[in-house]
Amino acid sequence: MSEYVDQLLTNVATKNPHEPEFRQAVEEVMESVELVLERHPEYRDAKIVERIVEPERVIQFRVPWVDDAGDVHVNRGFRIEMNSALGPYKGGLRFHPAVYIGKLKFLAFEQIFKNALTTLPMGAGKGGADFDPKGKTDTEVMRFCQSFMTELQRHIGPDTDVPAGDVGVGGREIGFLFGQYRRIRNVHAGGVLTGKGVGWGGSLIRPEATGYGAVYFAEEMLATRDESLEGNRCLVSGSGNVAQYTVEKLLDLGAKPITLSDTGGFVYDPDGIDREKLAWVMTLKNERRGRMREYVEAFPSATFTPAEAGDANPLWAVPADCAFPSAIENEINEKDAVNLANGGVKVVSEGANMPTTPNGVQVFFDMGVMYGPGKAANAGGVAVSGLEMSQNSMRVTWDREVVDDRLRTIMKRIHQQCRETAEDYGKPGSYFHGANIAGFTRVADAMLAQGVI
Ligand code: NDP
Ligand code: 2IT
Repeated sequence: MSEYVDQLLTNVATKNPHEPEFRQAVEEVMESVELVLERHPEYRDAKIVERIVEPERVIQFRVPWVDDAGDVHVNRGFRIEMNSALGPYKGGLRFHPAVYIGKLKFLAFEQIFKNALTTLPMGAGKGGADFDPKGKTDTEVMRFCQSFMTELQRHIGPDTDVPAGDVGVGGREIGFLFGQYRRIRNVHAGGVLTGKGVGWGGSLIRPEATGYGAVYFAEEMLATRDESLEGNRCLVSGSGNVAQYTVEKLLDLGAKPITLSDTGGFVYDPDGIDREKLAWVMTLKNERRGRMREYVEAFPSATFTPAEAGDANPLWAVPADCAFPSAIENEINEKDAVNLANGGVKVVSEGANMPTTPNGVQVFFDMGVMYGPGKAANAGGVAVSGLEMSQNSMRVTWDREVVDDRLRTIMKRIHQQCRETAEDYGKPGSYFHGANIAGFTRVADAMLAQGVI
């Protein structure tokens, strides 16, 4: 790394202590950006990088709520308004006990480049709370969402900041959040949140979009080698929104998904997770809110491996052709990456945000695994959020096929943009460098044009 980038990373580390995920995300991007700065000294002079790592605004607030037994709880809520050079702040909300400011800053930082890659007019943000939805009743989740939105509402709006879902925030939560926003502000402003129900301003295909997009991205990567997904055995982690629709699209394209997981462990189904089994998982996770271990009771052909602390996750050691990490950050370490490559995996398409550690990414490069980084491969979710915002502004509803076609086209273009940019910067075949550089230059140009703000 150059002295300039070294110094910059040292400053980021000094200014953001105790935020390892944020520093990891910045370091990963800086390695690519270094190549851009050599070619574009004007970015350096305008201190684009120094500005881009600093959120435009960080909001933290108290979220008090009362459980069904009448006990009072207090959580911490956040919204990171990261960058608005390209459009209103845009990005999801995460409700998870591990949420703290550093995690949301990493997610907001990734969102800058991801949203830029979609080429839709969206800035970047992320928010959430250290609230654990697990084991909570619907009424408890509703009261939490109402309290969260009572504060958040003063900071967001269709032209200011547009949240959506992420881990722990799905259709149920967006409904409660939207209801409270509408009640307090006395406006039915559809464009203030995305991922709404289709009956009240949501877009068709938004629930499917992240998973579908990650599969379309894998399809594009394979097509560069004249291959398709047909007949491929696919590892999928997680069992939430992204994982479920990844499995659905894999089935549409003739592939064979063979794993799913949650925090309790993973299921390996050598016969494949077919449509009937997927429907069962959707009911389990979205309605009964149960655990993946129950799968083997319903489908005895499968095995369940409980999660254990160890130096590798056995899910990634199952022999397969493709992998779709769709659970959480840093779920694939160096050893997992080696296991994936040795098990025959030729393509990894990240549905989750930053699921592979930097050492794991290096293994993919060294062992010739085609690697689609999350900020490119999972951009389909936020892209359809962008399309939801357009439909809300125009007060129209596009058909399923229209939205799916647009999603597919956007994923194709992101893939092409990554490939061309990587080639242009002397890193042929590296979607990692291509995504970082293409995303960065788009935002940097906008920041340059808009002056020092
Ligand atoms: P969900 O809450 O719907 O599902 C998350 C899944 O991951 C659950 O199965 C959960 O298990 C599992 N999980 C969470 N933490 C861990 C962990 N530490 N170890 C193992 N499994 C874990 O979230 P989404 O599907 O929406 O999000 C999944 C990933 O995709 C996240 O990285 C998110 O940031 C990213 N993403 C999401 C987008 C979206 O549109 N929703 C868009 C782009 C990226 P359990 O049920 O036990 O909690
Ligand atoms: O990480 C992500 O891109 C998301 N959670 C979706 C964000 C959005 O605004 O749809």
